[in-house]
Amino acid sequence: MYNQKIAELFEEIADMLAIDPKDRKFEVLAYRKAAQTIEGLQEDLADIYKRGGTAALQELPGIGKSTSEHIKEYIETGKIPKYEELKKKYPIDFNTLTKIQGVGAKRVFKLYQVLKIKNIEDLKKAVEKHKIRNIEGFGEKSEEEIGKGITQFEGSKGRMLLGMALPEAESIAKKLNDSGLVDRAVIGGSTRRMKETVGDLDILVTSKKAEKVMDFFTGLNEVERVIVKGPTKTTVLLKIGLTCDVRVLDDKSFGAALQYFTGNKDHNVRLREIAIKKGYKLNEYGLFDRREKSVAGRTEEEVYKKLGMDLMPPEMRENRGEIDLAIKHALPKLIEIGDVKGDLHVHTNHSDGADSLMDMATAAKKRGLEYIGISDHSKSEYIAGGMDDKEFAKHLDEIEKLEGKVSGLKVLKSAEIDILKDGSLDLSNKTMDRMDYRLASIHTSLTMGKEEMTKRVIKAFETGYVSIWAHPTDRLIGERSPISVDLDKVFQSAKDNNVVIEIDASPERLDLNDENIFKARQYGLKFSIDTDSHATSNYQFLRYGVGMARRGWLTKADVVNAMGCDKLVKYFKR
Ligand code: DGT
Ligand code: CA
Ligand code: CA
Ligand code: ZN
Repeated sequence: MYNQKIAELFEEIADMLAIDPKDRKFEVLAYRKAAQTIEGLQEDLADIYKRGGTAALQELPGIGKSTSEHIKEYIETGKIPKYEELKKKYPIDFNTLTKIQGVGAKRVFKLYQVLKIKNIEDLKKAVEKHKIRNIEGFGEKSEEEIGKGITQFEGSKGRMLLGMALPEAESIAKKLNDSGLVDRAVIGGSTRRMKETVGDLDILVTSKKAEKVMDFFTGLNEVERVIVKGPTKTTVLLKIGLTCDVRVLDDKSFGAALQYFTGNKDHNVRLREIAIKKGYKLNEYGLFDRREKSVAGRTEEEVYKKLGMDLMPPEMRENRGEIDLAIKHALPKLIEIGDVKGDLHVHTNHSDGADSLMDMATAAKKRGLEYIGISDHSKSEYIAGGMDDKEFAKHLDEIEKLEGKVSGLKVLKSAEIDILKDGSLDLSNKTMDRMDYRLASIHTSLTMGKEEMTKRVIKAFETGYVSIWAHPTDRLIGERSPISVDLDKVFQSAKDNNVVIEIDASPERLDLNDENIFKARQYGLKFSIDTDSHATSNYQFLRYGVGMARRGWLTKADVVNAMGCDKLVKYFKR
């Protein structure tokens, strides 16, 4: 996906042109407009270009002759010469600097001319040394405003994908646990709830050496900068751009604190109301009776128990009805990662995967899977090396030849077949008949209107050839919005046509998301949790998909790839 990158480059070109001594207002405007169009675009520029060249690009609003040329240059060479040229003249991090309150392109240039400020670090130092106030046109007030702007910018760097945040949190918690300074270090917050994106990391520690723990923590090489440091709470900015809170707690209030700092907030608020009704007070230090005597706090379980509830998994704590179920002792037994026996969405180097059939099979076996389904792309995905019927015939032969080569692993024949614009499928029935099951997904014409899109998907389901609807809404978290489709109608059709709904576990997709899983479950649909692996390392994404499934309250019985292989193959044959 080039869109985001190209939009950023255009913004930067505009910034650099804006400070050019010559008046280039119209050019500046043209680049900004182009950037805006591209940012809101759902289709990949590369797809548009491949389809119709620069002429097709110029049909987009705000894209003209020169901007379309630049897009072409970038797609073909990875560079825009005009940008490189300007960048030589102005070696400044415009993108970041202009995001700071009180700093526009003109000021960035002035700061560079007078103080050689190139990036946010330079700017921060200049503010601290009170050098800004002496620049003509700035003054003390501007300096203050910029200082505040920097703090604000750093605090709001946005949310990060769970797939990046969780491994980072685990690595920090492990270092704390291995330090010899703590009794335990555990992850709380949205990371523990497996939320698709994370605002900051929350790590809870019990230790008798609080100050030493904080010294150790702030000294970790993951840490960019300390924001606040104290013996009970320390906050740092991590190099990956996320802040991280570490709290040191008393053993006797650890459970209450873990409960509180796991949240979410709405769940906590509801819990506290229930506590009050029972004559208690609940906070991060424990559950207290009217005489301020602690009645629970050492473990989460005892806190919930005293409130008349069963302990619920962190993924459920979103105040979506879980508290009532916990009171009725009717919580579902959620699916666990160990329940998943196979992966039904796997790519190889026969289309856009990085690794061979054999490597993908061997790696799956190593991960403890009992079966995988190879689901390479169909011909419309030519950029991704999609195969036509003839190529599929050979490809399917090769999968068959794999039989018995990796002991204990079954390899199923499948494909990720494009749902074309008119709802037809991208391969012949004869080819599809050879497969154990078939994934179908949408990769093109993503911006289609809701009604047309709904018809398109339902028509595909009605062919009778769709076993699994893969990455249903096509969103890319923080990058591309979901397709516009009437999920109620589509879910009903999936039910009528025995279509399984995928939970694509790759961290930038997580599609379906938790809320839509919740909805689909109400239609009695079955799910398949798949990694959409494009390399052997991608099998590790499974846990994010399982996290999503748990956030949607799924049990083992809801998930088809929790079945054994023979049973599953029969299931798809129905
Ligand atoms: P995030 O960081 O935005 O991804 O989401 P969380 O859920 O990790 O939120 P965070 O880090 O602000 O706070 C951690 C937990 O602390 C949160 O899940 C619930 C609890 N918490 C935070 N603020 C409040 C509050 O105002 N009231 C209550 N009852 N709990 C709160
Ligand atoms: Ca958090
Ligand atoms: Ca926090
Ligand atoms: Zn796909």
